[in-house]
Amino acid sequence: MEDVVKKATDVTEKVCEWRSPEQLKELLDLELTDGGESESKILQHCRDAIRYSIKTTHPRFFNQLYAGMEPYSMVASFITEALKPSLYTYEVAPVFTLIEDAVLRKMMEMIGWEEGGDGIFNAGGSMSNMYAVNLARYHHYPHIKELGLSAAPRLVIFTSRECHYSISKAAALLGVGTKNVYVEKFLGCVCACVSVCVQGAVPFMVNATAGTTVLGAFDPIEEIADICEKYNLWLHVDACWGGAALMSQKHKHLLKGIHRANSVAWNPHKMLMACLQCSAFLVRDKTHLLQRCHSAQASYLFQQDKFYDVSYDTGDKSVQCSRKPDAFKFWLMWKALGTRELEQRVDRALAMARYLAQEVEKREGFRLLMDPEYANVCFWYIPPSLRNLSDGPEFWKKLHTVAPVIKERMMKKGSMMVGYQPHGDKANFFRMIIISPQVSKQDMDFVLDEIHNLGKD
Ligand code: ABU
Repeated sequence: MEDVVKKATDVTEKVCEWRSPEQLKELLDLELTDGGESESKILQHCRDAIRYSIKTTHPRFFNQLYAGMEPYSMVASFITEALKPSLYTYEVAPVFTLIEDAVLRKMMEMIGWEEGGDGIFNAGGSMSNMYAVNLARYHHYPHIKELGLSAAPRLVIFTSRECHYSISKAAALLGVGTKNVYVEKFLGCVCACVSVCVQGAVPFMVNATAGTTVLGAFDPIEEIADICEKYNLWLHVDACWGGAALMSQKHKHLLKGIHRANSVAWNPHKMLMACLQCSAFLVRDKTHLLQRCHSAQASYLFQQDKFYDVSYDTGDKSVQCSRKPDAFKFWLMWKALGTRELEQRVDRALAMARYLAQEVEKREGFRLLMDPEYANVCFWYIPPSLRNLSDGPEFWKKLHTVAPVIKERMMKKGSMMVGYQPHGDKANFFRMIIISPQVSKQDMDFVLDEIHNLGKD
């Protein structure tokens, strides 16, 4: 185990030892057989799994909205895997039920719901957004639970262009329909859209994003809340990524107005580094809406004549049945570090993002896409051969091919991992995500030097 942790976090080790699927199939003995294998073979399988896995906890993994190893959270993960509780009833998960409640309450306090609310940890941000769509719709049309879609008119969700794709997935899954997700460039436009009433359809929900996936941008929650209150729309804030800014006195203004949301998605496994997965869906409602919306009253689990207070059986609030005690992974590290240390980590990540953006602006051959609002730093690398081209379609067409080539070279070398993507009409650009508290200015410099070296024509 010590070996895994060392290999996964030591900056002198590779972030990855890349192999193609074909190569990896050759290297790994994947076949499952009738007879069991010897201990030494099993150990070799473990070593192979570690060797060829991507070290997402490595200090130079900047590829996703999660990274880094949080030791207290990891210990919590080991404990919960060993104890194997499921969070549907208090009877099989008494400690973790109370811990989940305590963590949710503290998160609600950070959001500004002083009077509390409700919530549930679940299997990820996409799931939280799906909960939001289902709950918002149930709030407006409760009969839909029993009667199905016939109990409601054509319903419409408003969201901003930069929202996570899970809003669209939720619309498809829940029968709202992806064409009924109206994407607005600026959510201020919702006002106009609502007032003209959408071709006989009924808007029921607005999704605002606090920390968008690619750009790390924040929707103006306060303004959106005004519109939602005026038109009686459920306001959901997808703060899966940006919610961590609530920990920071310096940066919490980014989410100004979040206390007016009806629901919030916030993933501590992202910026706050809790082990995967650790994802909370929080609701301002205090009338058991979550329970009423999702309950199926399975009599083998939720007997009402149990010998203890059955309000602690949280399983009927959730869509899934078995549920891991993910809150413990956040609770234990929060206990160990305290709110102040979590705040400092967020501040430090955002300071590093600003440092990197300044360096990008200073260096020849780099171009910043936008000033970072959060911990996403988006930029192009322009190799020497393109630097004399004028800024027209030919330049952008060629530049579009640069990031994929650098990424391939980076992966094959294993020195670091940084993501790239096209975005709207923008040619492929790098997206650096800065999370780990151990990341330094030297690491930021390393990233730019390495891209420059890998990008040589
Ligand atoms: N759930 C959004 C995560 C995507 C990313 O890591 O880039």
